[in-house]
Amino acid sequence: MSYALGLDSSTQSCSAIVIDVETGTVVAEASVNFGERLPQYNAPNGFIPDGADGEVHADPLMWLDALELLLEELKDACDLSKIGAISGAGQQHGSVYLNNRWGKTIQSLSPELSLAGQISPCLSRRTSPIWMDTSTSVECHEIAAAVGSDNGVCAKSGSIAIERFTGPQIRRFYKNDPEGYEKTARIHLVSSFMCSVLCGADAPIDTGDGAGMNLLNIQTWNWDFELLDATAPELKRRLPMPMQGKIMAGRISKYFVSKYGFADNTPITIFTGDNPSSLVGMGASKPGKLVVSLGTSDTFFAAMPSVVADPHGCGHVFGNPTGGSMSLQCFVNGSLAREEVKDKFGYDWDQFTAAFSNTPIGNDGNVMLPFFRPEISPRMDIDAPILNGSESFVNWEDADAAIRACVEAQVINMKLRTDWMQLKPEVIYLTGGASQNDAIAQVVADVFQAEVQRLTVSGSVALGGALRAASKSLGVQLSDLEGTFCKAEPGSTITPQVRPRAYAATVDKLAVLLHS
Ligand code: XUL
Repeated sequence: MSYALGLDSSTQSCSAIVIDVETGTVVAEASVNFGERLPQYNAPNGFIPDGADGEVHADPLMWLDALELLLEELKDACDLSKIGAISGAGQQHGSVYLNNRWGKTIQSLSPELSLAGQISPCLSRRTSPIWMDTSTSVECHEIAAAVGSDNGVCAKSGSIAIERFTGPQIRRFYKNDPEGYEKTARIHLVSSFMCSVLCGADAPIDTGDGAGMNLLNIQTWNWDFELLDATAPELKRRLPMPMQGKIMAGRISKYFVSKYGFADNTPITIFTGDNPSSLVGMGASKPGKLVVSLGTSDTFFAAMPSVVADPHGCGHVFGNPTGGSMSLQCFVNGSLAREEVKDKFGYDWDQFTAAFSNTPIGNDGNVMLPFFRPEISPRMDIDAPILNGSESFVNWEDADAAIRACVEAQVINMKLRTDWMQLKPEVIYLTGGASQNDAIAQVVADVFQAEVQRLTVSGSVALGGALRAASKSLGVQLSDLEGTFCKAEPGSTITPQVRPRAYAATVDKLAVLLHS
């Protein structure tokens, strides 16, 4: 058996990839979009719209229905009995609340009935808060106060108490619905919930996803008693064990063997969060390479040479599912900011790109803080960019200079905010919508003084699951798998063109704007 399956239960869809490690090929891929395929859940974008007070929830039964549709499709595309290894990932921070029927129920699922129908009576909270939820500011303050300070929470858990993280979410549930909390026997993350259903038994939480809870101590990689106490009473017994991402969670349950034709006893490697999984799927699981994803918001993550927390409390430390730790930092003003600057001048993307040829590096001293909405790295509560430079530039009359200023500042800010990670990147893997733009890629190479590559990989989260599963259960080295499945697009490499000090004046001016 040389196939490995990787699953990705993400915000908007559930996806799968099957790879063959003998031939080094992708055998099948499938994806089920929640909004399109399961309209009965009224979640066009994967979450229930219009939640009160910043609440953003999703129905965990929708994730189960999607898993069944996905496996149905996958079964038509390839022979699932050839799969010898399974793993996967879930959107980070989301949590599922289960009563004391859960354990027995998943052990004895009937293939005649649906997963959702059988697991529905096990939910002690009908819906699951997900990472987009911002309803827990009060709880974040309470947790920080109980531990002593934001920095105290950050030093312990790798992040300050943050609204979307699971601990503050659990605390809010405990405060608002104490009876519901009392009836909760088990709290899973999306990743460990999906993994448990597949195994037919409670799966551990991996340290990659577990560190997104404000509950796991990043020095011991175990639950932190002080953080548990600050969050909710008797929480430890409600949580699965935290485990490093290389262990086996269990073997596939009979339900999936008889319903979808998996081989008996197929081993399942513990699931992780989508970002830690993507680190593996991008081929960046060892220090020296880092990933910059240019999406709606920009995300920066990398395997870390040692465990350090961000002294400014903006970044995150998670477990690296292949061992050690990884860092992650989000920048809210990513593609949306680039798009707003483009749209201000009625430009298309070709004109946007041409702006870089029409302007010099350093932009003749024209500098912009390109924050159109409140930023989290660094935390700044502003809703319009701040400009400094020539009169036409500050009056938004110089389109080309505005475009260069936006991108230069985004990338320099990214470099400054991630210095705490102490990385010395040799290669930066650029991914996400804007990553194909060579002009942007050149700025990244110049600012970071590292080679930039674009990979052929799409769906790095599911691929990361398949690679982790294969290295655990099919006896193939992860480095060999990364060499086969995570290749640079031919001709896509960009090398730095300028000296390290080329941006010194821009960095100084930006620092002034950041503190203005
Ligand atoms: C990371 C985060 C998101 C989710 C959903 O902290 O909140 O990236 O993992 O993708």
